[in-house]
Amino acid sequence: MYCADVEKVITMKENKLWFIVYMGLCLFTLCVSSDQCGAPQESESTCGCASTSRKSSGNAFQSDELGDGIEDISKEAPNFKYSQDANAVKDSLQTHQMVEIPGGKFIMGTNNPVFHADGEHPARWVEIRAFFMDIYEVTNAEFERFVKANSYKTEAEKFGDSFVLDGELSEAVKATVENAVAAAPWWVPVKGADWKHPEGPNSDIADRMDHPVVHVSWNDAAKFCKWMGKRLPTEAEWERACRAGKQERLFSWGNKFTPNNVYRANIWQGSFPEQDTGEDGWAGRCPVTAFPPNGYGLHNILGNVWEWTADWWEVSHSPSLQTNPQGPRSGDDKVKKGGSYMCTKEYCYR
Ligand SMILES: [Ca+2]
Ligand SMILES: [Ca+2]
Repeated sequence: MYCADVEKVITMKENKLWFIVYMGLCLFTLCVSSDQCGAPQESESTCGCASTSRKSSGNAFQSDELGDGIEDISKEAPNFKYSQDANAVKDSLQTHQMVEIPGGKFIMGTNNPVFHADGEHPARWVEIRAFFMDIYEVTNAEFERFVKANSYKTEAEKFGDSFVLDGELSEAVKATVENAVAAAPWWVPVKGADWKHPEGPNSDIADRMDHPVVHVSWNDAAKFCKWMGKRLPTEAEWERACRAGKQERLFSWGNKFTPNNVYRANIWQGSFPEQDTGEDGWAGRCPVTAFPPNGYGLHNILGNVWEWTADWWEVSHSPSLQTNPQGPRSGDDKVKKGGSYMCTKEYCYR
């Protein structure tokens, strides 16, 4: 990576002008209160993440409606994302560096799905062009730049509340909670929970600026990407980047989750949702730079926080070869990938 400038990229890589960012979130990002949630999508034993998803309505999830005065900064400075300046690591809070993910054919999905409701079957060949992808989840520090530049209010801030895992709340905040999600009572709507106050109004992110931003909706994520002169990856691009050239493996490093008994991703150990023992080094979220990168140089593409993709959610897929697939034309929810610090091997795969 660290391309010198966009002109050189055009000359050298005519088919590789795809700019991607992947965006951290937790699924409690999306919903205001339980009566605005649809029925849970999950039919098998899960963390209940989908129970907190806000269903699209009206103008939600329309990528062509990203107005709100958000300007694509790449238009002002077209060389920005490839410039040496943009890709040099000046301090620990600058984490929007990108890496090129090679194009080619790969096998997406699996013929041995763990959770049928995830719709990861069948295994099918996909061919995609090369693109660039952020090497880290989007941090609070990077998101703050966007918020300040645009006086941006996230959807959670507009709605006035967001979902938080009850084990992360103080007793004072718990006392204010009025209703939880019936299907997943450990998810509770907390007034004043948003990206700056992840565990409610009395919390802050001052010592977590290098952690992934959370309580970010798909619309928030898409607008952030637009401002950066990037976009969300398609699900196929995300999976290509995650697999890092390995075919038909469960994880981006192989089939064993803890090779040599070493954790390679931030997930949940212990009994969910009662106790996260932090055996992998982190109880809760970790800095985006934690854990070794996958073969393409991407950190925490598995675990830590879920990541938004551009695609609508779909559980049936054609087995025939797809070229640069972009998912269905419409849907009720967007695809999130990679799992989070709240996942266990028993809960999450897609
Ligand atoms: Ca952990
Ligand atoms: Ca992640």
